[in-house]
Amino acid sequence: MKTSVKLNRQIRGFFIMLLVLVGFFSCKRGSDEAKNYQNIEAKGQQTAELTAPPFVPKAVGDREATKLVVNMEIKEIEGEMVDGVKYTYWTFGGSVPGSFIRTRVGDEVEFHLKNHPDNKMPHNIDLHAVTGPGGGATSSLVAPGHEKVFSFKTLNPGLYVYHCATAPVGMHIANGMYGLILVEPEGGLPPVDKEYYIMQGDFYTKGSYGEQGSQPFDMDKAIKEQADYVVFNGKVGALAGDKSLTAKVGETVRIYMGNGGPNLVSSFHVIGEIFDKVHIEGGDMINENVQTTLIPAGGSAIVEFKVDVPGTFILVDHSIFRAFNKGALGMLKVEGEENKKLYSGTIQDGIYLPEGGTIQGMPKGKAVPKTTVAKTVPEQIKAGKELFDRTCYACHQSEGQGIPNAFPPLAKSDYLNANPDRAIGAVLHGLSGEITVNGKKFNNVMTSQNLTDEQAADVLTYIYNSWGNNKTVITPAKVKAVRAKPAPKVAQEH
Ligand code: HEC
Ligand SMILES: [Cu+2]
Repeated sequence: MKTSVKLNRQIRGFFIMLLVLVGFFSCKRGSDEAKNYQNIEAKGQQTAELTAPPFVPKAVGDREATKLVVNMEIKEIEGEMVDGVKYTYWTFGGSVPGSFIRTRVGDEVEFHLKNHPDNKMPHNIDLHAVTGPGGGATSSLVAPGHEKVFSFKTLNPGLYVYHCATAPVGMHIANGMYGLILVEPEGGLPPVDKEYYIMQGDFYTKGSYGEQGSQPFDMDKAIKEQADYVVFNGKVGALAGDKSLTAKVGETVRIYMGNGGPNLVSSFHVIGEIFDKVHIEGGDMINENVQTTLIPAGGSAIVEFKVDVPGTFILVDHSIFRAFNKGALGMLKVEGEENKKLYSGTIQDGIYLPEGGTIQGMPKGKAVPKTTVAKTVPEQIKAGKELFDRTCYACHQSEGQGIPNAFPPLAKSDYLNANPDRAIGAVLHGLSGEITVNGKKFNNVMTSQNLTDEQAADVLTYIYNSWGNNKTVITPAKVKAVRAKPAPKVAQEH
């Protein structure tokens, strides 16, 4: 009897313990899920550091919630979409995308929106991080030469898009009026070695891709969603050449990636890397080991990866014509020791020519017959540079330096200087098979470039008259003569 009473007590005690424990954990989970940051007190006051892309302000770390003053100035400025193509951008802070704003959850943001007196348009701001009407837009419509102030409390951690929401909204966004605001969780995001800021955007111009001169916005194409340019950070080549992102082998890289649209979604991918982590849609959920992440218009993602091998890693929208034909291409240059265990490089280098080894060509478009007066050499060089910066630089690089083991240099190229006809042939017909340029072997494929005689002459004249080459001048007539000869057999190239 006595023992059974004792046992009963023990069992009861155990159950009570269990109930308390269950209660405790469910309580904790509950409060986590509905975490309420409304009551966090903002202490003191700071002025927010704002940065132009691809850079971000310093991390919030473990600072307490504060009153954060943001001074944002709207500027309408003329910029360059790609060499020789002028475009009037409307910007938050003078850059596309606009200045990066970095806050923590519980901050009270006092937002000062200033519209520069030289501007022509009224603007406002809708921040997706705001809980309130229009995300702030209803309180912030500001005419040129005026300032509007409103404030909001950051209630949800995450990476948010902001944009102008003044009618016609699509036009304001299409002109570059978007950016990112990061709301870090309590204690901040885990530290990484490198952080960068990128936003994709689609642009619509009266002329088609690369058409020279000042190009106004085209409403009709915007409505039809027929983008002429799809770019990272507001222009073609914003993240290429000496403006490439950089990292060292062994470092962790975090990219705050947004999509301003106005129309297109982005299939964001880094060639030769795998995202170790993706904060899906800029929220709390983390996916791991991701190849390509989808970023909606007006949305974002935070991607993180460690770089393990050196090389140039190409950032693209994997809707791939956008990358290679409309500008959605950036570069991350990683320096450091090679690691042959992780990546061997070419092990064998042989020739394989099934059924004639035909070179892929661009589909032949309708040739645009143009009757023009013959250009002077400086005119040829100028036109050639524009063409080069649009068409050839992606592989041969902006200073013709090429990429080791992949794309041969055009700068001081002995291969080029030795034989102009052969160079013309390469541009007209494409080139494949092993060649040796400045003592280094290349065995890759250059597609036929589908250029007119005049274009081929201009681009080659530019190349011959740049970067220490031998100043040969190539005339359209010379190109025509080479074109008339049959294309060389691929295997005879070297
Ligand atoms: C998609 C990448 C790519 C593009 C774009 C490209 N090339 Fe090339 N180019 C190559 C590759 C690869 C080779 C070497 C092919 C081989 O290994 O046989 C090459 C070789 C050459 C050569 C001969 C080698 C040398 O270094 O002198 C010339 C000249 C040349 N390209 C000019 C051009 C011009 C001009 C354009 C633009 C109109 C252009 N290329 C666009 C990839 C490209
Ligand atoms: Cu606007």
